[in-house]
Amino acid sequence: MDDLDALREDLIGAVTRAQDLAALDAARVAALGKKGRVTGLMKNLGGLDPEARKDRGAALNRLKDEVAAAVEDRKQVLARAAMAEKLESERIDVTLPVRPGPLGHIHPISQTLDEIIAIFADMGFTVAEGPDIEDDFHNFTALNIPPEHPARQMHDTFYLPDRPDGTNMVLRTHTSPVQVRTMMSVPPPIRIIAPGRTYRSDYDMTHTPMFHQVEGLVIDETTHMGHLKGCLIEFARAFFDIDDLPSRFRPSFFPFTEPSAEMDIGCSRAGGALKLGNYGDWLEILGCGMVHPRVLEICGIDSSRYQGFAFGMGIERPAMLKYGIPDLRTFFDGDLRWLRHYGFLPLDMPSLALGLSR
Ligand code: 2U9
Repeated sequence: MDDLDALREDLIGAVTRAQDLAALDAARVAALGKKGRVTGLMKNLGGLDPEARKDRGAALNRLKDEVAAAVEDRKQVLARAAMAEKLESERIDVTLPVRPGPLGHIHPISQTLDEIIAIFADMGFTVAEGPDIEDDFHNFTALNIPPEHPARQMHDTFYLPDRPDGTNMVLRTHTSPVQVRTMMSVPPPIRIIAPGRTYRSDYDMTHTPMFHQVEGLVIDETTHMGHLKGCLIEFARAFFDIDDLPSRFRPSFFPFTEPSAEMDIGCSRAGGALKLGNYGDWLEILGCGMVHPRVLEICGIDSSRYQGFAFGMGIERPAMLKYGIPDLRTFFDGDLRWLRHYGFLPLDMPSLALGLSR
């Protein structure tokens, strides 16, 4: 074994034993760096005669290449090991459920809205939204409620301060202006629900100045009162989770629908406790009707070709009924202990497949 064989074993041994990139670089510098052992031997070539210099030079160049190749190999091995270690230490099991963290609770009103949306979404409705501050046209006039109409007083409207042109914006008294805006911007067929906040100047045991509604609108060429009834009966049974929940439709009046009706569902009030089901008594839950042809025309829809139904309901009362919340005003007290008691877990999203509420 000549002196270069021993040196090769030494240098490549040091490279192969390096346990990390820093140690590997130190081994490389010790062999091939400016003051490295191979470099040192190269510097001595000048003292040899030409023939010997040629052989020795070639042998040193081979050694240099072998050490460089060993460094490269070792670098790959160390990089692979480092990556494997990183992957192992960062391994996550994506099938594990989320840890229940401090995510807070979903307010019963939000939960109820989400449940109602899930039911109507399943029937093919989409959700439409609009501004809480409306003008007189979208909140009243387009809905066949002209100025001085008594229905404007019935709504206990909040008016905003006078505008330069003498008109006043209002806090919407129902979500109906959302349907008006949809009819004026989207051609039929239309199938939407409009959930959201509404405002009326009324405050007592059973009224708060801000409350929530969901309204619905279906417009096409063939929809009739039978579709209205089927849709709303199906909704009530799904929402209250009672398959044989009885229902009835009583004639009523709204300026924006003709004919108009109110829907009742079966209940019992025996012993002062309200219970839903086939017990012979009735509870009103919503208003509905076929959209008035005048409303269709004001909104730019040809009433000789199109027709459809609309409905509207408050959210607070069904939420109280379904979740046994006795006092309306506690919805808006902002009491965290109340929310922890009546609230819902954020990850339990209502869905018809997994259950509306768990
Ligand atoms: C358009 C056309 C028709 C929406 C409707 C009702 C009947 C109704 C009340 C229920 C309880 C409001 O919260 S409440 O006081 N609503 O009875 N709402 S039909 O009809 C519309 C809406 C928009 C363009």
